[in-house]
Amino acid sequence: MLTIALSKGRILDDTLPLLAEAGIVPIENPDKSRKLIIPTSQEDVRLLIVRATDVPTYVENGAADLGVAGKDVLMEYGGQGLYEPLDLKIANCKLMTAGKVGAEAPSGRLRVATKFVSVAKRYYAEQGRQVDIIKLYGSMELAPLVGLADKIIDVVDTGNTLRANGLEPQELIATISSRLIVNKASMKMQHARIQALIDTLREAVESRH
Ligand code: PRT
Ligand code: MG
Repeated sequence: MLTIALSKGRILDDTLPLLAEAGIVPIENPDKSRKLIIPTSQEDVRLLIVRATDVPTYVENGAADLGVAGKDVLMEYGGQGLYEPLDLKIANCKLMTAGKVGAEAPSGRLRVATKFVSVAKRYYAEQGRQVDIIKLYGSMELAPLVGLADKIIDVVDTGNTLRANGLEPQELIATISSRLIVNKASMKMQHARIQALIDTLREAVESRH
């Protein structure tokens, strides 16, 4: 059995067409189904539906052999426990700092609200800037508006969400796309099969770019 971990939403939507080119089609629509384990047209391949931030955990621990995760999620997850053999070039966005339009620099330490705490610590440490990081789980855009933080770090696509809240994108931390990730033991034990899938997916990605 090959188990592939995916999150609902844009990653699922953009990954299914790539998997279809490898002949892997879910038996039911994962966006509509309440099932968390979805069989596919290949009886020895199944999909696991998990939260985007949980995909690396499932794959590193071998509960899934493969997964698809945003580079932002992988940067935050860290560790050397996974192979990352292929950039799927889907769910593209940018990891950025953002703040209120026209705001002055704070007199004290900069306060940065984000769900990307590790990334934020690394980013400011590399610049030798001392900051206070405030961990949030969502709706980061609110923090500067109500005085919880001076800046946020979040992923930005169109920038519409920032603009709608009077914020502007500022520093680019990383350009983000989603990656295929593979459990290290699975890569050894099922090498031919997983390598064949990687090769097919690579061709599918390249034919689109
Ligand atoms: O939603 P949930 O809390 O379950 O988890 P998640 O937000 O991590 O998952 P999901 O499915 O929303 O995102 C999965 C992956 O898609 C992320 O890890 C990114 O790699 C990638 N991605 C690409 C994005 C976006 N584009 C994006 N725009 N993830 C989130 N957004 C958010 C953005 O933060 C903003 O709040 O969507 C909102 C709209 O963006 P704008 O800039 O177009 O307004
Ligand atoms: Mg989301």
